[in-house]
Amino acid sequence: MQLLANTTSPYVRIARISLIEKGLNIVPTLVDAWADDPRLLQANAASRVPTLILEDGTALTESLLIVQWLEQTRTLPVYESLIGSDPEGVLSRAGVALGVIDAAVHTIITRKVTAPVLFDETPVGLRRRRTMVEGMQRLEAIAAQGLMAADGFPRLDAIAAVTAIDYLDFRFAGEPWVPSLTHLEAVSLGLRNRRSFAETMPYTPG
Ligand SMILES: N[C@@H](CCC(=O)N[C@@H](CS)C(=O)NCC(=O)O)C(=O)O
Repeated sequence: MQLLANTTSPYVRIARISLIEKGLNIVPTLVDAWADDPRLLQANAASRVPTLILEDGTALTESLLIVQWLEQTRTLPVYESLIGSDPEGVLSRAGVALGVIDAAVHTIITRKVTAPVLFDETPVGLRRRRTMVEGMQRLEAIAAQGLMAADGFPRLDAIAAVTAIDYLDFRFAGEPWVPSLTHLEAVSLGLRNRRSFAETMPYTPG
């Protein structure tokens, strides 16, 4: 199997954490999604990471579809479920985090396109920022109730929430609107003792 990936994308990180937690340790093949790498374009019409190429050549795209495939093919009792016994709660919380991730990625990409005009101050930019602030505050309240990775195993809600907070730290650290998120930071730090989280922290390649 081959995972076409980069080191910054939160979507890649969700897929990578899920793959590792399901026992698949695939060394990612790093590609530049924006440079139309031919390997990526051939496997994925959208030329986006993550793209997982299975042994038989089938390409799986979209982080959550990769999670769905893992969930369906690597099941209990051998592999833990990424959804767990409270599917409504987990998926509802994961949705909040995914909204934050979409808003954050949209902001970063559009900043590049509109520079030097700051996208952030446009009506859409402000909407995306509000999504990030509002979403993270809701996730912080959820973390304060001890609901994230409560039994020590990260389900999709914790995977997405930690991916969101670490991505915000990576991309927006020091910006005045970023809320203080002490409980979520603690969840993120706690999960970093797992290889899946530690090895997938975002970084800009040198
Ligand atoms: N919905 C997709 C989003 C994937 C995505 O947007 N990946 C970005 C990196 S963060 C990418 O490859 N962008 C290249 C492009 O949009 O052309 C998923 O969940 O996997």
